[in-house]
Amino acid sequence: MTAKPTEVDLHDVFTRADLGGDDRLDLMEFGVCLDSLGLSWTRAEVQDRFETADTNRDGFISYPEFRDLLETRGWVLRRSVQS
Ligand SMILES: [Ca+2]
Repeated sequence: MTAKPTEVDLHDVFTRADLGGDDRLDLMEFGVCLDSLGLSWTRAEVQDRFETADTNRDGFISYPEFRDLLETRGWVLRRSVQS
């Protein structure tokens, strides 16, 4: 029950938060994602992380950006399934 989210779970979280269904998250959808991951951040922190994650500055978080953010920061353990 306390297992870390896997790659598949992460993608599931991303997809469910992607209310627009366009494979990218806006700031509000990003917040939904964080809530479902159990990461409770303030609005300012979410904004800060959003800007950090949006590496190509298009104003949206793509799944690679989302995954990289979480893995780089060590918030989610990388799954060793692709060894
Ligand atoms: Ca982006």
